[in-house]
Amino acid sequence: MPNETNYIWMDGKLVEEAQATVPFLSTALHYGLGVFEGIRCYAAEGGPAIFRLKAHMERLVNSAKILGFRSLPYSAEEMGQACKDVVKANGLASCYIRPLIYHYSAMKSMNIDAGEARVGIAAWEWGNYLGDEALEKGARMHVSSYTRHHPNVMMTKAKVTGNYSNSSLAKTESVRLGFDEAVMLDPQGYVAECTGENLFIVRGGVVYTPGTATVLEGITREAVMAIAADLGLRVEEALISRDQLYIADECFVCGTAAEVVPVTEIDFRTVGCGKMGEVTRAIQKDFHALVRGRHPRSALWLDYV
Ligand code: PPE
Repeated sequence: MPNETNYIWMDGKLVEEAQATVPFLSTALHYGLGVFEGIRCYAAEGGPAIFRLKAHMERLVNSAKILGFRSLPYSAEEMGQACKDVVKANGLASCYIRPLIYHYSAMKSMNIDAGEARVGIAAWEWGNYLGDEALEKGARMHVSSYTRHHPNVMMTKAKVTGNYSNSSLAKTESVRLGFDEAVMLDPQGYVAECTGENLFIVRGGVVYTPGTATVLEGITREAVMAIAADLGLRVEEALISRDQLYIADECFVCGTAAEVVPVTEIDFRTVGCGKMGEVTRAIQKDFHALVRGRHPRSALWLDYV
């Protein structure tokens, strides 16, 4: 059972949620100068286990480097240990973990060098990003009226908090229109990713996904590509156009918060048979086994708390 008090790790100390505050004048808040991760901990057979903790900590440190922080107060290993400590302190069997490195400048300057990096890590029980039902039923999507970042406008390899106003615009528009999620095109007009997931299509038995030029290098995306290859499927990175989504045999998205979710409708066109396809089902099944400790890759990718 989770504790009634939620503990958050703030710069080296576990504090109660009400005490986990940041100053109003934090530059992170005013300029979107923060980098974060989203990680899942699963109730695996051997106890709570964090999926690909090391990869997430590496990406967190890389995001900080991309944003321009020259030094961090904690190493990837220390922040990884802190993630485990937060899960333990909150008595959580399965949860979502959210580390955030944020910029604080006493001079209120947006120059990264005029401030310092501060770190917080929270954890909470969280259902699927697209709703638990979508895991079987699939999600209804549309192509967003918003374009995904040009890689020289925002840094698409980094999970910078400021990048997410773009996702937020698209997500809000999508839900207000009655869809579950938005597919975002890159500045050239090719399919990039969704607001918080990478996208795959299956056509003629081959699994395709956009290359990483304009999208986040998803950790689930990489795991899905490995699972698909293990299943004997051909996996290719390719430029994907909007109409290729409509005529795909299957489409699915993946991410830490979303896991592996079929897409059954895009822009009012039924994708494939309108139900979760066979390839998506096989990949989803192995993904669920993997994160719960029941797959040959589990030993490599699970970190027990
Ligand atoms: N693209 C984007 C834009 C993205 O935000 C995510 C993660 C992914 C792809 C998939 O990456 P990965 O989690 O490493 O497989 N989105 C995170 C934030 C979602 C949120 O609501 O916040 C997540 O899934 O944790």
